[in-house]
Amino acid sequence: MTETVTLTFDDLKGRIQRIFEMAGVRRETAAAVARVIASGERDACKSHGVYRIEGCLRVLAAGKVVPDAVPQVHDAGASVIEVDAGGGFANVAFEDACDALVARTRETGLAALVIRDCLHFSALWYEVEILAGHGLASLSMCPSYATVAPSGGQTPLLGTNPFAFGWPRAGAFPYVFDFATSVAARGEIELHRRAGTPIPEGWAVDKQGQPTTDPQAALDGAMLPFGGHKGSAISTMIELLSGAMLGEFMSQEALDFTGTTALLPRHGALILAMDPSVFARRSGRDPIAEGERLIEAIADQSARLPSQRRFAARAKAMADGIALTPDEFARLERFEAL
Ligand code: NDP
Ligand code: PYC
Repeated sequence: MTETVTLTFDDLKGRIQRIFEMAGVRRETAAAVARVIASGERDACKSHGVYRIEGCLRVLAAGKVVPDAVPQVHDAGASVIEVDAGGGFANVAFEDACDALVARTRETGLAALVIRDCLHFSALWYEVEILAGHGLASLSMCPSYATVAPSGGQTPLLGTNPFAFGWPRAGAFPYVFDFATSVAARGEIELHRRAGTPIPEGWAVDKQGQPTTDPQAALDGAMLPFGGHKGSAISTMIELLSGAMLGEFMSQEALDFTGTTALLPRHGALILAMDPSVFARRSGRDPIAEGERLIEAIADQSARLPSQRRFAARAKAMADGIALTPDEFARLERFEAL
C-alpha cells in the first residue's frame, strides 16, 4: 500500500478504543485514551497521536499501568481537588474530576486539580483547551522521565516536563500554548529515529556529552532544555510543583520505577485553573476583552499564535478526514488484529 488512508475522527477514535478494550482496558478508560490520541492525530500532533498506541500497549503488557483502575475523586470542598488515578491512565482521571474543578474554580476564582499516580502519556493542550471551553484560564504540568540534562550539566535529571497554558477567547479558539521544556519532545526524537532522519543540532548531546544529530545517540545520551538556563529553571519548577510538592514521583523516581524509557512514565500531574471574571471583578474591566486586544494585536502583525497550526490542521481533518500514512495504517490494523 502506498496511498494514505483517510479516516473520520469518529472512526479513528472508535478503532483506538477497541484496540485498548481488547487489551483489557476498562471501557471508560479506553474511550478517554482514544479521545486524546485521536485528537492528537486530528490536530497533526504526530508525537502524541496514533504513534502513542504502541507505547501504551507496551506499558500495558509490562504491567506498569493498571488497565481497570477506577479514578477516585477526593473533593473536600477546598481549593485543592485530588483524583487518585490508581496507577491508571491520567486522561480518564482528568475527565472524572473536571466538573468538580470547574465548579470550584467558579466559586473561588482559583482551584487546583492534583492527579495522583497516573500514566500521563498525552499532550497537555487537551486539558487546558477543555478548561478554556468552560471560560477558565489554566496551567497544566507534569514531570516525565529523567532524560534531560540541566543547563550547564550533562547528566539527565529532569524530564521533558510539558507545560501548557490556556486562555478563553470569545468566539474564537482559545489561546493555548503547550510545549515540552526540552528543546523537543522525546516523541519527536523517536519519530526521527523511526524515520531514519537526523535531529536538528541543539536538541541533545551523546553519552560523552558531545552535541549530536543522531537520534539514537540522543536517546542514549541527554536531551537539552529549551532556552538554556531559563528552560532548565522552568523544568525544575515543574519537578518541584508537580513532583515534590504533590508527594508524587519526580522524573528520576519515575525512571527508577519503570527502569527504562522504553515504557511510558508514571507520576502525578498538576492543573491550576483560574476564573478571569472572579479576578477582574473589582476592576470593572472585562478580562476577556482586554486579553483579546493583545491577542489580536499579535495576530495583526502576522505573528503566528501558538496552536494556530494545530487548529488549522483540525479544521482540515474535520472537513477532509484524518490522513494516515500506509505505515501508520498498517500498524493500526496490526494492533486491531492482536
Ligand atoms: P512544539 O515545539 O511543537 O510546540 C510548542 C508550542 O508552540 C505549541 O503550542 C505550538 O503550536 C507553538 N508553536 C510552534 N511553533 C510556533 C511558532 N513558529 N510561532 C508560534 N507558536 C509556535 O511542542 P513540543 O515538541 O515541545 O511538545 C509537543 C507535545 O508533547 C506537547 O503537546 C506536550 O504536551 C507533549 N509532551 C507531553 C509529555 C508528557 O509527559 N505527557 C512530555 C513532553 C511533551 P502548534 O501546536 O500550533 O504548532
Ligand atoms: O514526548 O517527551 C515526550 C513524552 C514523554 C512522555 C509522554 N511524552
